[in-house]
Amino acid sequence: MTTFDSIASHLERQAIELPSWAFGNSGTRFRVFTTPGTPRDPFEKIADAAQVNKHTGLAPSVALHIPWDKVDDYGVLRAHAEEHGVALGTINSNTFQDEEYKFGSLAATDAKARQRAIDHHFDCIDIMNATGSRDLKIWLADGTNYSGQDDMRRRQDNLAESLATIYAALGDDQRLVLEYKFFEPAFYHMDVPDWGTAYAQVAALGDKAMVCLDTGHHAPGTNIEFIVMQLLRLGKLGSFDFNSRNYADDDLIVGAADPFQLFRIMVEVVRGGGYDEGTYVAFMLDQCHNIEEKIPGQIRSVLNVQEMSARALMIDHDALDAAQRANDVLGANGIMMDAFYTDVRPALAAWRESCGLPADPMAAYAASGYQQQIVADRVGGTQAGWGA
Ligand code: LRH
Ligand code: MN
Repeated sequence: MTTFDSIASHLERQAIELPSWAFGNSGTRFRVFTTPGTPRDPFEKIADAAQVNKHTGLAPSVALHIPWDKVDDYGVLRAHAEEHGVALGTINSNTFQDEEYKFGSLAATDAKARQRAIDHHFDCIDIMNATGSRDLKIWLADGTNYSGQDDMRRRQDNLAESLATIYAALGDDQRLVLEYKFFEPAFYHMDVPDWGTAYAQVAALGDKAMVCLDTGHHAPGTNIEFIVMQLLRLGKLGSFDFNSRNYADDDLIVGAADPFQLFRIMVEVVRGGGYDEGTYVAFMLDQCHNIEEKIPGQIRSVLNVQEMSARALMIDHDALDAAQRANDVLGANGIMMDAFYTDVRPALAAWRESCGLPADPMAAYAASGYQQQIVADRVGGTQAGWGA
């Protein structure tokens, strides 16, 4: 069995990017509930995100969503983030809330809608130049609700042309990551429904175009770790949007609904080199804390990823390889399950302390008084949300 000490160095470089929108209010079509102390602007969102990094050492950057995180001066926001010990990360575009995108954006048949969406991405690239961000993440709500509503082939061609126009505007050190989703808000077809379509579109663009895998965007029963393996094998797994779900795109805390699935995904990340020094894979959370407190929710989330990463790193890879080559079915599965059932939490707590971090980040945050402080301070104004 691999020892914890032998994997500790791997844990040091783990970095999980936080979504600014997880600190704002979010919900469902039934209700978006509020929470006392919720940020009113991107500055307060970043201050809250910095609390997660302070107590875990795991979250050194924050992803922004445009226009939800629109500010007058992104240089000022960047300095604010740096003062709080974090960086501004992935810039997420938004072509799913404007009236003009009713029938689509980059894939739309209407050329005006496509141009509007392309211009929005040019604006996002300008923001990346100010924030120092590497990744432009594109998720499209584009699709149709009824068969025959539009020509799916023409929409793919429109999408390819739009993406090529955006790709051409990227800086040398910038990337475009295309996120797929099998349904919602479109209920007949999505223009980027699966990893194959995302791969086909980004492969046609070039080396700076990658696929984003959101763990909540697959049909029930999908073997997500197989897709992780394949995209790593193809060198096109640019980023993860981590969350968990029981039914649809529930955006719950990663590892909460299915910790074993998160373990299996991290096993393929490790096996495929996605966790190696200097990896090109970005790890981000994409979650909504509709009813639970948001900062503790994010702390719990990055700890879940850390714990399943540690278990995946603990696998006795030589023994597993030998059992696999010997078609020792139960032996091989047994080695996986031994690692999954290895309780790494006491060793992780001791390791955190050895790094000057609290052994129990959840307890440390609760004892910090920060939550009570923001509830007292953040009175008035409009709590941040999806602005939908
Ligand atoms: C779409 C999605 C996408 C984001 C949004 C907040 O479901 O996963 O990544 O833009 O959530
Ligand atoms: Mn996502």
